[in-house]
Amino acid sequence: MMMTELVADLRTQAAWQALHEVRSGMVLGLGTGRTAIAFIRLLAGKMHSAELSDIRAVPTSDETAALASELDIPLTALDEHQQLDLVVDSADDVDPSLNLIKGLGRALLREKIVAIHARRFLVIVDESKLVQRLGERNPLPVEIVPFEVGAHVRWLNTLGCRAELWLEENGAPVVTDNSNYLARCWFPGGISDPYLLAAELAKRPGIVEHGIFLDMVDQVIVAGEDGIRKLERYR
Ligand code: A5P
Repeated sequence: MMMTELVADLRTQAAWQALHEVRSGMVLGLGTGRTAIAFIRLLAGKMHSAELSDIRAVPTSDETAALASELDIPLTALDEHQQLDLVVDSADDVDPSLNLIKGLGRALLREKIVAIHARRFLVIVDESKLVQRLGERNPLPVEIVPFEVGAHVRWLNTLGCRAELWLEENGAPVVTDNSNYLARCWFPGGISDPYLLAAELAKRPGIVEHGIFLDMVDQVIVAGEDGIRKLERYR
């Protein structure tokens, strides 16, 4: 099996495991990205075969909303359900404390909004996402307002990272579902104190949200070549 096929297969295995957590009647949060797409497709299959019924879901991106609609998964909103029974999403980095970097699929703001309404937040990943330190392999995405965008990126560069505005191949800024821009921040050796960094980012006008998810996850399902592992965080 080619490496890309293997990872795709691991994503599907993690998604299958997550499906065991879904019960009829649940209100779900649906993540964004390739692993979340695998889960959404499997979920739709179970709904079509009537093994699961009366499911509604809050999507974390326009892309996820479009896929769910196409697959006849009924959508709902937080105005209707302030608590979601289960949110299933993936991540870019998972550290040993089960803190995350998310957002390289460009959906971090809605993902975080949906995740804080979860009774149970389940993250599904292939084992390549496990890191010792957040940011040691991937940049941290940060959602910023377009107004005076250069000033936000310059400030991000004072935080011990190399920050750049995230651009499309044609040179235009990446625009999120919320009509904001994204910066990517590379921290040499990773982020030494994610709590401190998250607090700094939260204080700064112009920074809408960032991809560090701290103390939010209940369980991470990790699919690896040696099988499935379930990592629990006890609140
Ligand atoms: C989306 O914005 C991200 O947070 C995704 O959860 C993350 O990028 C993982 O995506 P893949 O499943 O595509 O690796």
